Amino acid sequence: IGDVVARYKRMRGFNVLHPMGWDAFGMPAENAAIANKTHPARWTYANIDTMRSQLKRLGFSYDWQREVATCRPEYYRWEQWLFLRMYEKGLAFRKESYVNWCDPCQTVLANEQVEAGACWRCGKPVRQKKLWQWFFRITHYAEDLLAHCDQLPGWPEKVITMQRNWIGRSTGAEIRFPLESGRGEIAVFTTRPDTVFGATFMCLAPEHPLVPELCRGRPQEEEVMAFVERISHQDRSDRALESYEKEGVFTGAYCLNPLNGRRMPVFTANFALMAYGTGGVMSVPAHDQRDFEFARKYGLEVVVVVMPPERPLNPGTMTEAYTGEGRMVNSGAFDGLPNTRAKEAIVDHLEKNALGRRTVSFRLRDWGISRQRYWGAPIPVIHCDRCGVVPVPESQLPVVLPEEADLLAGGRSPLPELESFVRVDCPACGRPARRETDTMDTFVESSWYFERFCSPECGQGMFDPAAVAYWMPVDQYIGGVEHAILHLLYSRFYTRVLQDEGLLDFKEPFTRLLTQGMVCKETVACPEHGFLFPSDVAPGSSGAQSCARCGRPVQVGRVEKMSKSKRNVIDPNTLLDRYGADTTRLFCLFAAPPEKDLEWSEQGVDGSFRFLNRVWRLAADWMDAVHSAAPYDGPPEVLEEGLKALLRKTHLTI
Ligand code: ANZ
Ligand code: ZN
Repeated sequence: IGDVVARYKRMRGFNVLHPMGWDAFGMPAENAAIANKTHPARWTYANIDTMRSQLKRLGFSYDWQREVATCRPEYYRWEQWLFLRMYEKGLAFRKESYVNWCDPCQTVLANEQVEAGACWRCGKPVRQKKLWQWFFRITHYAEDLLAHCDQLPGWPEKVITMQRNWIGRSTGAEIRFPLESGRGEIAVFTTRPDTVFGATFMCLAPEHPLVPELCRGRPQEEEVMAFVERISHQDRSDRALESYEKEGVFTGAYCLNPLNGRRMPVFTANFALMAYGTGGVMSVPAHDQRDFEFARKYGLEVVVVVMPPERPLNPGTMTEAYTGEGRMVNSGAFDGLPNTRAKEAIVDHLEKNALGRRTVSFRLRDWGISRQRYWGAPIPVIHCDRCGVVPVPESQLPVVLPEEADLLAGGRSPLPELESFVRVDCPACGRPARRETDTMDTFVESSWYFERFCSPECGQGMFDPAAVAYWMPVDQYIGGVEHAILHLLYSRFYTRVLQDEGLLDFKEPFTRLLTQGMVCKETVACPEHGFLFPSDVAPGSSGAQSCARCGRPVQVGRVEKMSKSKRNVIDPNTLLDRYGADTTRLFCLFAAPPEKDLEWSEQGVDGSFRFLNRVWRLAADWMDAVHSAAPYDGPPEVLEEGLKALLRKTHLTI
């Protein structure tokens, strides 16, 4: 699709930058290398060569002089350079946070590598482990990223909606509840300050630092800590699901409702998430369904504070929370107000009495970029016992990933044990120190490659600012909808960082976005051999297909996105050998509108082939006649009817 746009624009006289490059670091390459008993570098460079030759055979109008591979030090050194600038500004920082951890494999797992709570590789349960990790402070730009969602008219509405929801801005209040013991308080974030009088208990995330403190020395301590340990094995995103079983335990402590003094038992509960708001939830069972289910399960008090106009609620017989609007009851001086007005009035009251304040919460979290994996760009810092974290001096960049290192058993990164890599002198004090062995998330590389394409050879910096000023932003970006959130949001963030560094002068990298459909094909499975590649399927007798290996009749399954795991893929080279590039390209363009999924069909390809042949034969058959014909550019009115019809048909065809 991109090639069509590029050729069209070129024919219309535009200068078109139409590049190709390789987003080459990361887990897929590493895992494929492990599976194929080879090295990620070898695997990657071999794949690049194969794919380059395939793309060349397809005749795309790429500017191959601009080819970039993100796993080359010439590329990632600039990413390391920007990391150091971000570190200076506090936009790159280190904090302890929870990761999926597999003990047998001694490695961190991405969410996608955790299957039903178990390690995808060894099948043993995964636990949440606290590790020091590097982050990019994308939340610094949350407000701006959200605001500019309104200024992307060239993007599909569904992608903008997904970005908005991901950033997830909620307005509400932070309210503080003093502990009954008098030693401290619990802060909560709520979007419903109108319901404070109905808050009957408190829930803290199991990871909340107050939890061990509150139960210490109490009879509940053992049970609470066992619960915390058990919940640490639950998937954090599952815990947020409405359908997930809600559970909790009483810590033994109480806090006080700041508006009516009610004693509220403090629980720790799995549905309270440390990563949102303050990690504490004031629970209002009458008006929040999660809190309601929790209260019924543990026999906790339900107090109605918002009364619906038509039918009064009875806390004893309610079967679900009431989340609609109504008039305030059981709320002291605020009784009788519509709850929407009480919201404002109560926050005013809290602010006046220094019990809380208006605030905004974002769902967006800072971007964890640490990977305890080998095949990625090294994070350019050094750890020194005396000086702490010391940035690698700019003059020592790039920190080159040692490409000769072999992966260890279970895919573990060799870096922490590779003395030649790890051992360095501290740039600050000169004593022996250790190099950071985490590598960067590959989404960092894909957050600025479009700028690199503008001056791919630039050795003076990430890019030549004049080239970027000339070419960027990208006029037409094309990609799969699977990038609707992560890649597109990270790129928007990174562009803002570059703008604040004074390196470029815009914040939105992509003016128009097309999310193209996926190429899909039916799956074929043999009862004996599982999914089959098309080349392993034989046309059986009486039209039915069979397995080429065992001859059994095969099962034709659903039409799904092409993927190697399902084997419903077509090797471009077989098509190119049989039909050539024109047919292959024509089929891809005509099979479906660009945004729609495309169902691969042999008949469709064949149809394109026959069409092109007809055009060819027509032209060839009439070649002599056409050669000797004089061009006609007179007025059509004077033509005889037959020629007039021919002229009309010619233009229609064009
Ligand atoms: C009391 C309340 C009463 C709430 C009510 C809702 C309804 P959104 O809209 O997604 O921003 N909450 C706050 N922090 C939380 C955490 N760390 N983990 C789990 N839940 C948390 O959600 C805001 C609401 O989510 C907040 O408002 C809080 O519950 C809960 F009738 O406070 B609410
Ligand atoms: Zn494992």
